[in-house]
Order: sequence, then C-alpha cells, then structure tokens
Amino acid sequence: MSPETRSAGPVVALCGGIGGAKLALGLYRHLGPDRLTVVVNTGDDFEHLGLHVSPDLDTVLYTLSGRNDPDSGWGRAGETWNFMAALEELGGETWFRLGDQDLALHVERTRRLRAGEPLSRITASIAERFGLKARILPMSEDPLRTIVQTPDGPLPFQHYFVREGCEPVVTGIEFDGAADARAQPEVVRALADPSLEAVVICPSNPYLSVDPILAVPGLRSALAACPAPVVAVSPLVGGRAVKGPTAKIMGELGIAATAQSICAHYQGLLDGFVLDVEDAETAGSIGLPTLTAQTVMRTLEDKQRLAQAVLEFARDLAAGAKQKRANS
Ligand code: FO1
Repeated sequence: MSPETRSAGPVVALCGGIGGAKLALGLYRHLGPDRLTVVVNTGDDFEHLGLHVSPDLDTVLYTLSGRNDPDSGWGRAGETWNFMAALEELGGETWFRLGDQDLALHVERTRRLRAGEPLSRITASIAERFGLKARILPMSEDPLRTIVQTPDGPLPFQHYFVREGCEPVVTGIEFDGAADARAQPEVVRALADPSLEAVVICPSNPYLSVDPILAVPGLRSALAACPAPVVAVSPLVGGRAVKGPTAKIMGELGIAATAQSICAHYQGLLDGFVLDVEDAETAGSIGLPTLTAQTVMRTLEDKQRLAQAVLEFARDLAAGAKQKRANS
C-alpha cells in the first residue's frame, strides 16, 4: 500500500453478487483493512427449505475472504454436496443448490435471525469470523424482495434467476416491501461521512442488483447528496454482460444494451462513469467525465488494477470539483 492510499478516507461500494464482488475484492485489497464499506443488495434474499438465504451477502463474504468458488462465483471453494444428494434421494427440492459448508452459514444465520438478531450484526460477526476488516452491510434489515414480472406472471427473484435460468421474458421488475423498508442506519452514516473519498457503484446488474438498493427509501437521496464523487463501473462490455442477464433484460425492457443506457439509468447520481476499453469510442456520448479501463476482471491483479484506476479517477473528479469551486 502506498503512503497516499494509507492516508486517504473511507470508500463505499454498492454491490450485488458475483460481478460486483470482484471489484469489491479489488477495492478491499487495494485499500487495505478498515477503509472499505460494502453496501450489499438483499433483494435476492429468500426463504428456502426453511432457511434464510442472502445470496449477495454470501457472495461478498466468501469472495472478500477468499472462500468463494472461483468457477461459479457463488458458494464456497472445495464444496461437497452430500446434503443435496441426500435431499434428492428423499425427493426434496434441489433446484437451488446448497453445498455442505454453505449450508452451515444459512443454518446459523437463520437461527440468529429467529432469535431476533439483526441481519447486519450477524453479517458483521460472520465477516469477523472470516477475518475480514471490511464493513459489509445489508442495505436494510427489513425484507425488500425483488419480483420479476413475466408474461406468465410474477416470479420471485431466485425462481426467475436460478430455477428458470433467466429464460422468461422480463416485462417489469418490482421491489416488494420497498415502501416499508428502512435504510440500514450505518449505510446512511457512511454515505454522509465528510471524510468519504469515493462511492463506487460496482459492475452489478443495475436493474436487478443496484436498483433494489436505490429503492430503499432515503438511499437514493443519500447517494445524490453524498460529499464524495460517485462513480459507476459499466457491467457491459461491447453491449454484452460479462456474466448474467443484464443485456438480455435491457433488450426485453426496450432499452439499448449500451454503456450510455447504463449511465442514463443512474441519472442524477453520478459524477463519473467507467467504460470498458472495448466501448472507448462511446465515451464522448456519455455526457459525464469518463474513464476507459479494462473492466473484465479475470485475475486478482485485474481486480486490484481496476480498483486503483477507479479510485484515482474519483480522486481526479474530487480535485476538479474543488478547483471549480475555487475558481467560481
Ligand atoms: N446460483 C445458481 O445459478 N444456482 C444455484 O443453485 C445457486 C445456489 C446458491 C446458493 C447460495 C448462494 O449464496 C448463492 C447461490 N447462487 C446460485 C447464486 C445466486 O442465485 C445469484 O448469483 C445471485 O442471487 C445473483 O446475484
């Protein structure tokens, strides 16, 4: 870590699952302990086999602590599947796969939730057990559930995503419970921190993974008012999603699958936008300061390199804004 990064302020990342967690890991490794807060989507959470599953929190916890399965991006490395095999033999529901080690997390989290402990405290204590120094926060303690509208009716998120393999046409997306959800207070405090250096919207699906965070009352306005530059990293490369159904959903919703559309989706929130090198020629039409970078993250070095570039970009934006204020 350079002396410059050591002396700088905290950073907040807004994150969904696999794609977002890759950049969160890069930020964590680049920033070093104690400076990163990851605000995680819990719209994908659901009750399955009597257990509370928080897939994006799990993915962030496993990825940042080096426990994630590098091939699938979700679940744990070196997983065994005895529970699933036994469940299958009994004729149980096996479309959503819970590995043996992963199962322990869902059992323990469910037990603690039922005993009245808030999701944020359970997450913090699991993060501590995993040796993590980053603060990992659910966007809310309250249930907000992503519902995907299809021509055959509404589907709860995991039914659309895993059981149906993202095949149904998406005609709309709703966030059940959003009106009553309260923002996690630490999230609001983190976004208002005067020493905040940057907010990074990770390259997660804007419609399925970031919108649920922004749907929590107070979080969109907290982001718009936050004292630090807000920078989003495009989840699209040349009109395609690196992983997942972002481009497919955009097409189905009648939105062009381009970096411009992603940037427009975050209108009023961003100070800068990060495009992949493959989309460099579209930089001029974004209407915001842009950074062109290699956004495909295969290795740990890729993740750290992108994190560093994004933070330097945010620092330049902050310096530019300061200069503007001084000149006016
Ligand atoms: N994704 C799958 O594609 N298939 C699965 O069976 C599956 C199980 C699973 C279990 C625990 C967990 O934390 C995540 C799991 N995921 C699975 C990933 C998850 O459905 C999605 O990646 C996210 O919800 C989207 O961000």
